[in-house]
Amino acid sequence: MSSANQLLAEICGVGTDPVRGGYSRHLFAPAERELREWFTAAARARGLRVDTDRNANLWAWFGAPGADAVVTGSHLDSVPGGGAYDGPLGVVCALAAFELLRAEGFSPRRPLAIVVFAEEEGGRFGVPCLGSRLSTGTLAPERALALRDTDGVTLAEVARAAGHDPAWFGRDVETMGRIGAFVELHVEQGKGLIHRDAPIAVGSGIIAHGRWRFSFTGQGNHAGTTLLRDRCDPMLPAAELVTAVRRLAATVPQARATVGRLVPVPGGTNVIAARVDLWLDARVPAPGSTRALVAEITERAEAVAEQEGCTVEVREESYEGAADFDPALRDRLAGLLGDAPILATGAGHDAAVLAPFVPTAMLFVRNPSGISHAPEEYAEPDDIDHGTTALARVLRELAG
Ligand code: HGY
Ligand code: MN
Ligand code: MN
Repeated sequence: MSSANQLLAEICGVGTDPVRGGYSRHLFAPAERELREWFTAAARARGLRVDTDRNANLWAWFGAPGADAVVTGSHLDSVPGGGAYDGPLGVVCALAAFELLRAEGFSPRRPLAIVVFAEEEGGRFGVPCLGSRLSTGTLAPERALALRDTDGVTLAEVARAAGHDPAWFGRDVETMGRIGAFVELHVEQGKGLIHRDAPIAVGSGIIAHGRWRFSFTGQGNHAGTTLLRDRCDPMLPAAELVTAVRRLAATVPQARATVGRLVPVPGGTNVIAARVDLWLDARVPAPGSTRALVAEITERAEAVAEQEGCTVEVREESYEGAADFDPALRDRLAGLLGDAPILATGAGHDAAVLAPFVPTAMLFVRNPSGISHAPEEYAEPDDIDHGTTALARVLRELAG
């Protein structure tokens, strides 16, 4: 078994979710902290120097840290009930690629590092790419530190408990200033590579995407004593909005709009909810269309809320415009990898956050299931090996 597959096997039991299936590995929770320790040990065992930056991102350096570094890596956190490959694949292939380079006596002309970004999924605090956004200054530390998880605990409290000083969180000019190029390897999260019958693709860009919270407020009441005509039940407009999201998105080419999370408060079987919160994930390729679709959905939300005597509050929790990866780097890597296919993606990545600041590229490894953010997410061991050798070739080319 190759090093990348072996490394994946080492963590296959960390953060398994007995209720949802798959993995739930969230920032600073026990499973994620175990993965941080695992990564640190695996990197040190490969002769890498490991640092943690001010936003709790992990860095493993091939030699001494320095400017104009070629950086690869990804994330180790997951969505709730996520797959085994989204994030970790980029990390294990990076460790395995460094091992290959070390074994061949490679001496890089530029500094070389692996980064593990914190909370890429936003699975605990709701805002994706927390670590990379803080470091690039695209997310204010005050807002990030005040974010609360479902238990009402803030990022500041959780970070402190994990040994990180919240006062340090924020733009990290020194660390980000060292990056000369960033290449993230990631499992393909759709059917892009199944149709092309190729194990590896080079990313072209990421479509715009955002997350919005809709809070419908009505009147909590008794399920048995409250006649229908006397109700202001927020579950009704919430339910109507879920189907309206699909109906409205279906009118926009290539739109994706999802309600994957809906929480009634207080959530009793014999209780008419006082409030229902639901979260919309919307992504549309055409410029400006994501927010245009959300505006239509918001209009519908207000109308259905009023019909039921409820109110609705809509809050944008995160938004990332479309990212185009560096075309010269994209084409150079595609050529280097035997004219690998070039693939756009609808999945967000830290690479999108870095793309406006440094030349950025992505490599995708085939996922024969075409499923992601679910336990069925998969990559064949041979394709994982292709990913490792492709990444090693890219790093040799860029840092050699
Ligand atoms: O949501 C996404 O697209 C990414 O997996 N964070
Ligand atoms: Mn993901
Ligand atoms: Mn990911």
